Amino acid sequence: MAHFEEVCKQSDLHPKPAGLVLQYGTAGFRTSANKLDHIMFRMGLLATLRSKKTKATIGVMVTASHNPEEDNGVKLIDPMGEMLTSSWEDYATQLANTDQNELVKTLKDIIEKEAIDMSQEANVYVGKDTRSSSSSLSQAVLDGVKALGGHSKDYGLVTTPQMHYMVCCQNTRGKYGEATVEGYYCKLSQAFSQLAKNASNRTDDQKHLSVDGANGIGAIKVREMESHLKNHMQLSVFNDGSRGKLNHQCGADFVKVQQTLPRAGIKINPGDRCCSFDGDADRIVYYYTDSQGDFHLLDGDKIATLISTFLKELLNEAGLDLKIAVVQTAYANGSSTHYLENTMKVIVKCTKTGVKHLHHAAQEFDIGVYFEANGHGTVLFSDGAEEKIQQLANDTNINDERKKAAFLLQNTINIINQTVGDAISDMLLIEAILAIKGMTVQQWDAIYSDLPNRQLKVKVSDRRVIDTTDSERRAVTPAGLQEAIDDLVKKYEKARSFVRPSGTEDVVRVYAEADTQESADALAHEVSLAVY
Ligand code: NG1
Ligand code: ZN
Repeated sequence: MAHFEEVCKQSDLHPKPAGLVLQYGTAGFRTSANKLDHIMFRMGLLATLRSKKTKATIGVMVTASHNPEEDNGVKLIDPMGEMLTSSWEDYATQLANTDQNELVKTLKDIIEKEAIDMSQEANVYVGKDTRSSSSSLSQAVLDGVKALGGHSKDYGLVTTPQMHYMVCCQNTRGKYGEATVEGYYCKLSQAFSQLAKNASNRTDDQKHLSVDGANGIGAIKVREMESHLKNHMQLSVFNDGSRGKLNHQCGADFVKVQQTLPRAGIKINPGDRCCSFDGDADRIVYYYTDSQGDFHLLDGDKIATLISTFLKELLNEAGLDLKIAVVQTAYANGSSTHYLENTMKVIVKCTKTGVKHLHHAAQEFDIGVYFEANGHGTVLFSDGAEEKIQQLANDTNINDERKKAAFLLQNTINIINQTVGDAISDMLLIEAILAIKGMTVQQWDAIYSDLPNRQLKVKVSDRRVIDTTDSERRAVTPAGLQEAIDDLVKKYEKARSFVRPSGTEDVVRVYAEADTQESADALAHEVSLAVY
């Protein structure tokens, strides 16, 4: 019982502001940093319970990703490095909103409902991004773990995907890799150098990449990674946090939504291959400018296409019959879906927005490539697929072509962070593919042409009045809204539009695409008026 007394005592040091109600959403809790101290302490408590329940190490990451520097947030990571299971999201919300004097009762309710053995040991890994608020907030998480008698390990400054990786490594007893940042760099850089061996005569230009670190943790970590890559890659890191503000006019979200170069801190020449990370380095987008100065974006859809093409070719060469699929959301550009289904002839699945939905859908296939258009994504290999690839790589009776394909597949598995989208890991995979295929960023871009599109945000009094179906592609409420959108869409060529309430901001998002940018802009504007 001593723990509950300690929880009471400690929770007084992390008081809940009166009347504040927050919900554990698709990205965990996310709001202004000054409202989050009690949430962090309580998530330390919840992570401890989750660890006791699963008899495994649980992760807690303090970050608000691409949100402004003033915000912060927290996410729990389940034993295999995946997002917290949905049924526990409700416990997170209950714990967050319960009054100070009801906290122990709420904890006891969860313990009883889940039949948690409180004598079980608990282990929690904690990491944080570079926000100025992150240090004290991650300390509050550690306080919560300690109050309930759990053990914690503070990884300090890490990217979100590094945190997911550590948790998975720990719980698979090293099978996935070593649960250290150094172990992460070693695994990925070794795989990269193996893959790079298969790229002939790379010039310095081909090895060079400009990276916009969004003034966040990704800038620090990609430099650490570079020192492990020896002379295989030459990075110019912009927006490394030395001057600019986190995510301000830079980073993957800015580049994707504004469809323009980072406005701050980057100097590049026409044709240079560039990429932007987001604030916690789980998203990446690529881009370049042409000789006319026009901007070309290669977003999550183009990344999924490049990776799935590469994998499909390797499977053919290896003679392996494995089912590969690409998982997208409603935000995927119509051209990408058309290309994947009709030219590449791979299975394409559409899910609701939010990584956990894509991740689960991708698990249904031998190889599931999932990417949100905003650049968050990874590739999942089923145990069976990994075994078949392993067996083939060890088979001494196959020809050289099959052997090479199996070797490349093996190292592709090792370079990928299968726990979650990872900007650094995705960057290395993309660079390896371009190098092996001898492809320029312009040739990659030319695989298909994006339909012009526009994303807008609309502030409404209550975004929850909009309910959607068909993977969020159609609105069922309020009455008449979908019919109004359908009528607007009919006015334009190759047009598509949908609206959905954001899970991370108090806005309704509007998406439109059409044959010209003017039409996409006009359609998005008209649909946003219909939302009011
Ligand atoms: P919301 O705010 O629900 O649209 C955004 C992204 C998601 C996902 C989450 C979590 C878009 C349109 N939406 O969600 O894809 O990344 O943030 O960070 O990019
Ligand atoms: Zn992020």
